[in-house]
Amino acid sequence: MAEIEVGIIMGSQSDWPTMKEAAEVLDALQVPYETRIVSAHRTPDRLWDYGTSAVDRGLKVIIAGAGGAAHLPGMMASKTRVPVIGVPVQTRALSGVDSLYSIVQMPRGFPVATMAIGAAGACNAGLMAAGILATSDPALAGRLDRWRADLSASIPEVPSDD
Ligand code: RP5
Repeated sequence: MAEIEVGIIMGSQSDWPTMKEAAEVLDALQVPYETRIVSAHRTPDRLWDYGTSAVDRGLKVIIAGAGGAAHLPGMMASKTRVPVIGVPVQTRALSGVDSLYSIVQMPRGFPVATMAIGAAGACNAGLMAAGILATSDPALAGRLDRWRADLSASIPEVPSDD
C-alpha cells in the first residue's frame, strides 16, 4: 500500500462536510491521505502529538481546517516543519471571516498557506497538496495535469439559460 503523505485534520466533526472537498479531490487524483479530528482548544494534547510525530510518520503536507477562533493550522505550523495548508471553515456568526483572519495573519517564521473560505478553499487545499507532492512524483504530476485540462475543457465558451 502507498505511504500516506497527506494529513487532513480539522477542529471538529462539524468541519468535515467542508474538509471532505479536500478528501474528494485527493481521491480523484489517487493520493492517499488520513483524516483526524484535532482541536487546538478541545484536544491540545492530540494536536501536540500529531505535530511532533508528523515528520517521523512521513507526512509531507498537512491540510488543516478550522472555524471561528481557528488556531489549529497556526499551532500545527508551530509544531512541525511539514508544510501546513490552512482552510478557513465558514462560520454562521461571522461567515468565516473570523476563521480567515485567525489563520492568515501568521507571524514571520511560521507560515500557513491559507486558502479561501469554505468548500472552494478545501478543494484548493487538496489540489495544492497534490501539486506539492507532484514536484517529486511524475505519475501524480501527469494525473494532476489531466485533472486541470479536464476542468478547463468542461468550461463552456458561451453562457446558457439552462
Ligand atoms: C472550531 O470550532 C472547529 O474547527 C469548528 O469549525 C468550530 C465549531 O465547532 P463545533 O462547536 O461545531 O464542534 O474549533
